[in-house]
Amino acid sequence: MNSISRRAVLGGLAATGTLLAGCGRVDGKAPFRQLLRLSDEFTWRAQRLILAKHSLVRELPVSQLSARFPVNGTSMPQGDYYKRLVDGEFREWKLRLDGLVERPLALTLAQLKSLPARTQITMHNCDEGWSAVGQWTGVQLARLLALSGLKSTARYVVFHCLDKLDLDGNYYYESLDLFDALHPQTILAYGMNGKELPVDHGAPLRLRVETQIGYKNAKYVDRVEVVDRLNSIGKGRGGWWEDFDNAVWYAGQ
Ligand SMILES: Nc1nc2c(c(=O)[nH]1)N[C@H]1C(S)=C(S)[C@@H](COP(=O)(O)O)O[C@H]1N2
Ligand SMILES: [Mo]
Repeated sequence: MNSISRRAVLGGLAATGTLLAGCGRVDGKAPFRQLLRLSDEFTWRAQRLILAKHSLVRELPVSQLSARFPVNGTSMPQGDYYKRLVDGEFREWKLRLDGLVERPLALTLAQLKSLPARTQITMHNCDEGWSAVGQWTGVQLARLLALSGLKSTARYVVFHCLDKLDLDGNYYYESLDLFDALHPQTILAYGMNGKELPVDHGAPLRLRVETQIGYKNAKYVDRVEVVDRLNSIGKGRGGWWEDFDNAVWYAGQ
């Protein structure tokens, strides 16, 4: 996050002309200078865009928590493997973080819980026409990505899930670009409304990406993979609903 704000400040400075004013060499060459101005303007606009994306989504008071938060999609992943995980209270489970990272990680739930946590109360909006307010506790994805160290080729973060929807036999998955992945309110949540994340809401771990609508918020996340392109995963559209039902990949709200 620091490098983004530092670069934003530099971009802003350049845009006001402060940096150019001190640069005598460029002064004499008008077209080149104009080009520089143009690229500064571009940098500034790009940075403003980035900063806008990093502004926080509204967080709500406890009084606005929904009495009932609907369950959508999978409510219990099929198969013996998940059943065994539930029976063992997820002690056997580890979150894998791999792909274009310097240090692949495998973290138990206890290890995830020992990292600094973020709690947020937000509105969830499903494109099927319902909304609900929930409280989520988890670890910022940015923190995990920083722990593992992104390689310079990293562009997207893919969330591989433990469930298959009946419709096609493929595991649920979703993906984000780095802007949303590094957003301070993007967390991998293990707690909901002050309790353990229930099975029907995605235990042991789910994504909360508050800048995006319902289906981007992957439940039952088992593996986080950092990639440079999405076209070799699933049918290549970046998510299960995108592949199966032409849902839009960028579902920002
Ligand atoms: N793994 C997985 N993640 C998922 C889904 C799913 O079926 N499987 N459904 C999505 C949809 S459409 C929505 S609206 C939310 C629902 O989350 P909830 O069941 O906690 O309300 O999860 C999203 N993430
Ligand atoms: Mo949804």
